[in-house]
Amino acid sequence: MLGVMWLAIACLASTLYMPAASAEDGYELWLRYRPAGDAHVDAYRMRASRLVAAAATPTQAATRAELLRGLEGLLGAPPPLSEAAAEGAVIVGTPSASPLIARLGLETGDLGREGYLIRSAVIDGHAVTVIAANEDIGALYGAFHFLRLLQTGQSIERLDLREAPRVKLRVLNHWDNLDGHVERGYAGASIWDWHKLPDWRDPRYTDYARANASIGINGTVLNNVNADALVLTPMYLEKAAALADVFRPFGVRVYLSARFSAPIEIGGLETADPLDPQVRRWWRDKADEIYRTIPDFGGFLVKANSEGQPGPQDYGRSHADGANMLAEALAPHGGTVMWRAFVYSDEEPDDRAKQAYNEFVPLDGEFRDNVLVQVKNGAIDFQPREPFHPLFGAMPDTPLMMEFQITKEYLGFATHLVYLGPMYEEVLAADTYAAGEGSTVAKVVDGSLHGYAVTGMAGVANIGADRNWSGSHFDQANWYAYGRLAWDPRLSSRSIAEEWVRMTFAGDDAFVATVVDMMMGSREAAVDYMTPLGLHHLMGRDHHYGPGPWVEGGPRADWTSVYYHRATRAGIGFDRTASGSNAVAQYAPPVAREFGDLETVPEAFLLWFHHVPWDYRTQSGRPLWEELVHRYTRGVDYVRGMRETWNGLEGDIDAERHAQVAAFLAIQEKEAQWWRDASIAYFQSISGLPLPDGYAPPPRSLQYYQSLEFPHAPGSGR
Ligand code: GCV
Repeated sequence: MLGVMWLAIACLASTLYMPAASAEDGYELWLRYRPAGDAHVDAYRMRASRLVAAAATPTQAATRAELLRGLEGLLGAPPPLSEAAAEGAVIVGTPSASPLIARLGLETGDLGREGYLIRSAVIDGHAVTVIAANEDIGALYGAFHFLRLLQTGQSIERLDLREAPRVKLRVLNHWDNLDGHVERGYAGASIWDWHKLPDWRDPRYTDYARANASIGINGTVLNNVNADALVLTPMYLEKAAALADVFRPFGVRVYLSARFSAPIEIGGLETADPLDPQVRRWWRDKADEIYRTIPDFGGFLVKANSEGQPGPQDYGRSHADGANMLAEALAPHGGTVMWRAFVYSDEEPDDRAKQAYNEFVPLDGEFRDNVLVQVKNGAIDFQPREPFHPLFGAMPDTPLMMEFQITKEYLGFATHLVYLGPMYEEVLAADTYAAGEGSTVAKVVDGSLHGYAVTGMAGVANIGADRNWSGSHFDQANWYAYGRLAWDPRLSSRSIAEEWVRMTFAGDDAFVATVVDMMMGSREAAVDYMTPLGLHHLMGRDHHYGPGPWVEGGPRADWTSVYYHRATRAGIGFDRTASGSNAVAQYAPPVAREFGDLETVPEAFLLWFHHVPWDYRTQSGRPLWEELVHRYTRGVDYVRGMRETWNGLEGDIDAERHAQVAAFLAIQEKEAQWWRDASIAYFQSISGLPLPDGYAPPPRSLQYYQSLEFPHAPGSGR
């Protein structure tokens, strides 16, 4: 009966509560809340006929507002608010804020601060849905989960869900400079309008926080790891504090990248030596000042002694000395240091892939409790495919956090459709064998393998001032997938893609299946047309746009391509076995054996670990040279296929987003072809071999490809 009444109210209200017509420009991300499909809408209305949600705290208010907004969009009208249980009510909150939830006596001990449960229950004879948590933030996460169920067309009857994040710090790293340039950013300028902060708080900051909260991201590092010390001055701290105020209700804490030499640059000291008492005092005072301005400040991210950044080694000290000094300053306030392991030196003749391990493993156990060492997924630098970083599993006494790149520096910038979920999943599922079989990278990162007290995952953001946030509609999926995997590193990238497609495009099952299939193969295709068979670091110099396998010379060998592919007339690949750099020895023995032996190395990593002759017989039976050409060509074919598939979906979604994706796929096809042709032209010039039968020759000369220059390619480091 109540359901029928609600329907009547909803019909009346729908004339008053039409969702505002808005352009499909991607701004709303996966939080579009368009009307639920006919198949579900009645059932959903019956189960969401009332909302019982307090709004006494900012987080409660955000939770209530999100549920009202979501339910209005999905069901045509926001449910009436109520204080009492009623048939079909959604009751959200914590036992301390909600007498109704308290009465249920739910077992929430294992949910921690951020977890929640969603359960169908009966209160006073009424069937209700309860979203309960220990803290407000858990209830907000639960509300987003509940809305996700509706957005993805799932049943909301007989619910019994429990969720708690498996990773504690789930952080975005913005490589945003204070002048608005985003290093490796392909979505326009920085979203932080530093000049107008703190007085102008762009409403976009709230939407940024909502989006992050919807996938469980709970921290953001506002500025580039190539840091400007100015961000630690009072003027910028005020600005950061304004952002922290906006983000706080959504559980997103602010962190800053700290420049190690800040005591000299903004503190007037003569040294930044971490063992110098004056320097230590300076950082303690700075931390005190920061916490006076931002009481829930998260801590510092530090890039030290890497690519020219200052660090403790400038004073003959170790990474642990540097990190511990900052950790000591933050400790009284509960702050954390995220110290990056992305280090390598041109003065060190050893294989670049080995250097982080060499520097950090001897320091295992020497870091203070509030330090995490942040490790990129692979040992070189966010390549289309890398084996997992050998540090994972090798530092049982130091919490290691994962650093993934969401922005596609090496994967086609914003225009290539490359869904990164499978790449993240591949790394997380890799077995380190650190404590026997099943010691996956995910278990290192979530702390379960070594019993880390604090855990974390960082994603280098792909967010900018572009209206669609990420530079392309499909790049939003990478932000989404990162957040979902940071919450639970065991999730499957396919299921994440399915969720995202339903929420973002809201298609029918056939549409979703087609788009998800397209996405799932897209990363492998990029590997094929850029760096097949374990090749790596073959992109254009500095800006990293397009192919550059011929790059050589310049300031340092490990910034060239020839350093990595080592192609000669005789063969190709980097010998990292015992006969070469022996980087394989940095992995646990079963992994070292697998990677080090030509019989067992996964073909995807063949040329990462081995130098082989051009006529080496690959698993397909084709000689290596032919296999390379085959894979380059296959990658382009996949993109052509995506284009055709997408063109066939015209009319299934709004014309606006369809057209932009179609245009970007055309760019991707052109550039994939360019990668293929330029790479084949180059490697053919080295191998001297004829093109295998049946493959089109590159249409231009090698000199043509080498002559291309891109002085204004976006995202360059400065
Ligand atoms: C922020 C790579 C990128 C740099 C980046 C660096 C890092 O080298 O090209 O732009 O600098 O990684 O992760 O520190």
